[in-house]
Amino acid sequence: SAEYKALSVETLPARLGGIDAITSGVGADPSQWSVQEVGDGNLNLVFIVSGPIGSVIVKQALPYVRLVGDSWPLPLYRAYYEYHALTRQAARAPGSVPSVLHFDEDQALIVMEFLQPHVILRRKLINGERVEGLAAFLGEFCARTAFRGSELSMASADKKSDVSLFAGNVEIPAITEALVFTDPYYDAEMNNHTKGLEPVVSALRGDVPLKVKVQQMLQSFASNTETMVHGDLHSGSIMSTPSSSRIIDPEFVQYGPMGFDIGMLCANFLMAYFSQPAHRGADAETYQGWILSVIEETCAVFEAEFRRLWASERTGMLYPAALFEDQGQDSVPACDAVLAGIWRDAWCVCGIEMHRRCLSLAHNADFEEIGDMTVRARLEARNLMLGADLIRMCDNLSGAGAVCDMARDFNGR
Ligand code: SR1
Ligand code: MG
Repeated sequence: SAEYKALSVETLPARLGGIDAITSGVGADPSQWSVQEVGDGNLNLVFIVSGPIGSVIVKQALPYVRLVGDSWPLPLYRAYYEYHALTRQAARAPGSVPSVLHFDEDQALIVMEFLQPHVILRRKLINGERVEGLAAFLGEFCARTAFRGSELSMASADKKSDVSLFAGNVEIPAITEALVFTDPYYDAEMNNHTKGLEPVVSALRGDVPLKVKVQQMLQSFASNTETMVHGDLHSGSIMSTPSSSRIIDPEFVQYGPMGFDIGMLCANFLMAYFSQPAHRGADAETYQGWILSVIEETCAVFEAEFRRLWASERTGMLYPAALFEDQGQDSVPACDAVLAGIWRDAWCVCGIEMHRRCLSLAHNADFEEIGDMTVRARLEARNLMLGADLIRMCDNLSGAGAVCDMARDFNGR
């Protein structure tokens, strides 16, 4: 096995020219390939390799956090977990992720289908573009991966073996444990926030019951292996055309709570919502209405799809039909209770994600691209305050409609 070496635009054709999966998608002669490095995330190299017959994506892990530099080493093994996550997502939610053409564990690289003309959803949201079918796609993805990766669907032995496989992905979830769940709530070294937010930040950090709820959620994230979660399902992990979407980038995969992905996803739509007045000005309102409708519909589709799978695909050890139907009962109340737990976790995670993107390391472009710091601080404050209410109230929220009403209320302040 060859020693790991990071690729570059110059070295890629010579180094990967003999790989069938690439030559068959791009063209046999590497001297005819053109290579562009397009990685704009925080961690990896991403190349588009194009040639006479088409294009592929080559994604390679770097041995450090790209955002910070080599002072923060990061294991290459994350590519191995990303590869296994992609195969499971493809099986559990067919058509939702790019197809994998080749995987090289030693070089920590995955060759994937080039999605075209897909664009990162976060960019579309900042630009005020709509995506047809987005909510249905996202709601189904989250419900199918949550349900089919759990003991509601999987045989106990398969689930245990999968949990143990992904348990090796240690350093990547550790980033989430620190940057998402912990750092926002104290004066951590890598934190930064927009000037002007100090009163809101100190109120959050002084709120002990809120910090207890966040720590309880962290405990659940770290020890509740309900299902395989994407682990980083923000709008930068979704690529869309005007009418179709795919989920990318599951290197933060782990087994965790079923509400984790949909909660993080809703947070990123809410941040897009709050940032819009700075990007659209007086025209923001109509587009903001569309964003809230996506949140409501995504959650409605999640719930409907989860209930459909509950009724038709309960093949695991949990809630066997014999416990219910044999005595003339039905299992709908049990499904209601499972969903209530999912939504409680989802809204708690949602609030936490809304905090970390403004207070910890790795902010999001929705707010970061607002040049006027006074405006940015005002919009981020709304986002932080709604986040806090979602954490405080996560056990008692009636649903996405109520969350969207709360968002409208903060947006008007
Ligand atoms: C140091 S990595 C920072 C963030 O980038 C990734 O996309 C995750 O969201 C992580 O929290
Ligand atoms: Mg990512």
